[in-house]
Amino acid sequence: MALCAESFIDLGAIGCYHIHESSMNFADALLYCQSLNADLATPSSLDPLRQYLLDNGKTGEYWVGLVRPSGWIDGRRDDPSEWDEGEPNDSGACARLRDSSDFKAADHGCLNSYKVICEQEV
Ligand SMILES: [Ca+2]
Repeated sequence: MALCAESFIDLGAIGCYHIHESSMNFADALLYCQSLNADLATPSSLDPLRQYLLDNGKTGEYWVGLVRPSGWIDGRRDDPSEWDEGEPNDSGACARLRDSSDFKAADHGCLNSYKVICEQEV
């Protein structure tokens, strides 16, 4: 496993993640992650990231690198199991993980402000 940069946490097989607790819109979230030599999170499997957020008492909503209709911004297609029940419901082109659905994904407008999860590029 790659050594994670400072301020990134090692989540084993799915890589290194940075949880940013301040809110911003999706475009600014992309730029914020790039400023850390990272990108918005594109976990190869969403469940380990959800489990980390749950186990560490995280609350609120976090942008990740998931957009509609194309899927994860690294090119992986989104899986129906990654979305909350009733989502996506065409309420916007960007997706965040929200605590009210145990950090499953829900789409929403990209100009909304949410917290941010970045993933270190390795
Ligand atoms: Ca939605």
